Amino acid sequence: MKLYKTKTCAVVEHNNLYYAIHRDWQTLVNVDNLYQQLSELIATSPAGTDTLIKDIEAPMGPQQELWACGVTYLRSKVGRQEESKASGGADFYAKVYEADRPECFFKATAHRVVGHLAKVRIRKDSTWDVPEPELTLVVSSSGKIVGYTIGNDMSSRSIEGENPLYLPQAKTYDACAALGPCIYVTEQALSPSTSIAMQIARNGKTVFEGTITIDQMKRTVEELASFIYREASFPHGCFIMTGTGIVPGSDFTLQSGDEISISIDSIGTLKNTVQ
Ligand code: DO4
Ligand code: MG
Repeated sequence: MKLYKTKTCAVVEHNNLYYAIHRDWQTLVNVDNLYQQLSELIATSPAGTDTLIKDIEAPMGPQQELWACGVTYLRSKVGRQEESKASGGADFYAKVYEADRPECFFKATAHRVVGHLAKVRIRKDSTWDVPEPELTLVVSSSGKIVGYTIGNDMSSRSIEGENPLYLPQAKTYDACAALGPCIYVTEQALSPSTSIAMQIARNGKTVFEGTITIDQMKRTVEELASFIYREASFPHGCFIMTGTGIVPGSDFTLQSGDEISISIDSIGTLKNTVQ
């Protein structure tokens, strides 16, 4: 089933029926048995139509954090080695790809994250920018993966490439991430053949497209979540981006007005425009 956060309520979509749930969002999603809880709630709620799905927000509560992992796909390692060659930083990416400990970093608090159809931003002091389409885990306070959403980890390649120590500035700024359009809630693990696709359109024409399947990821999603939860507690749960496997070529940079569409099987399509 799919769970949407709208301006007025949570909406569950199940078997083409829609149910409005009036509960505090963070309390609703931060449970280990989310699928079962939603099944029980919709069993006693009247079914409505898809008109309930309007004014979608990012599926994140105000006290939930967004973390991210990096260099989890070969393509990300190679892309970053290229961009950091001049700074001498390329070895760091090669080493972290092979190391036991993954790259995990804090990405954003809720107020820096936008939802479906909202505008993402590129930094004014950046000259080379890309969206990063990433499977994003919804994790309860106990560390259990209870759902999946789509994430866009907007990144400045010029700033990160200048020096890997600039990573927080390359990654974290206002409207630096998009999440949505919903949380896909399932009791099963995602199929390894789950596909992530990204398309970027400029003035109505496709200027980039790429796809990858999640079985190309070097690490498991449980491994990534367990490292982030190792020495940090998340009383309200946490969202974890699992890294990008799609990196446009070095000649591509985002421009204002570009339309980014990211689709992941079973979840849907997250669309955002660059401000
Ligand atoms: O190493 C820097 C960030 C990596 C990242 O965001 C990714 O691989 O998706
Ligand atoms: Mg990323």
